[in-house]
Amino acid sequence: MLTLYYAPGACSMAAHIVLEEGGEKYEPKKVDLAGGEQRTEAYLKINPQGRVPALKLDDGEPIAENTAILPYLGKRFGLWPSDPNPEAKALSLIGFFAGSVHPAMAHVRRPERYAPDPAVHPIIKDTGLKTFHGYMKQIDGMLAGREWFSDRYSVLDPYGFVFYTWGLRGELPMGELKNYTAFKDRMLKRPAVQRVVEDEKVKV
Ligand SMILES: N[C@@H](CCC(=O)N[C@@H](CS)C(=O)NCC(=O)O)C(=O)O
Repeated sequence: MLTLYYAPGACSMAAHIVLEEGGEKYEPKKVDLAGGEQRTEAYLKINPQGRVPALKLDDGEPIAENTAILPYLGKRFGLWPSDPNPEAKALSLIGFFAGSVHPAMAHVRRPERYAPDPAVHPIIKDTGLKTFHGYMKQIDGMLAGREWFSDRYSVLDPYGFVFYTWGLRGELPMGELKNYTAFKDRMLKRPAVQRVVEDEKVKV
């Protein structure tokens, strides 16, 4: 059985939704990020980076990083494009989400990672939020005339959904992004998404 280490409202929500969509029994384990559980010796054995998500596979081996976890789950549950071209596009989008969009918000939430001096944190946060907003607009453009990020529903969609909720939490005018907002509404119609939003108490 798979075990998911996750935290409410974090990027691990993408894998959480995919596991709910998958229909297989799995063990969800909540990690207390505010309490620093991710830095305990026990958790660092699961993910030496001290982050969620982490996924323990059936053989007990843990894997970390959304870029690995989401394609793995997608292949397991038929939520991953199998042809080479759409697969390359999916990997490209996951790379953009994990390598650019997520770190922009990390500047807002964890400015101490980027500079030890609290005096400069406001500018780091402000720049991070502006960069993140730019990415939100870019994603809105990607969704023009499309129902999902790929040709059909895939693991890319729960990952894209996470960033919409982060935009709301950052008080960005997400409602102005018509395509992204319509996508968020489509996501919210899915029972698996509703269950996770309820479990993680995400405001959306
Ligand atoms: N590159 C990692 C980033 C994971 C990550 O930064 N997770 C955040 C939550 S969204 C976390 O665990 N933060 C805890 C901390 O920074 O202490 C991935 O995409 O899986």
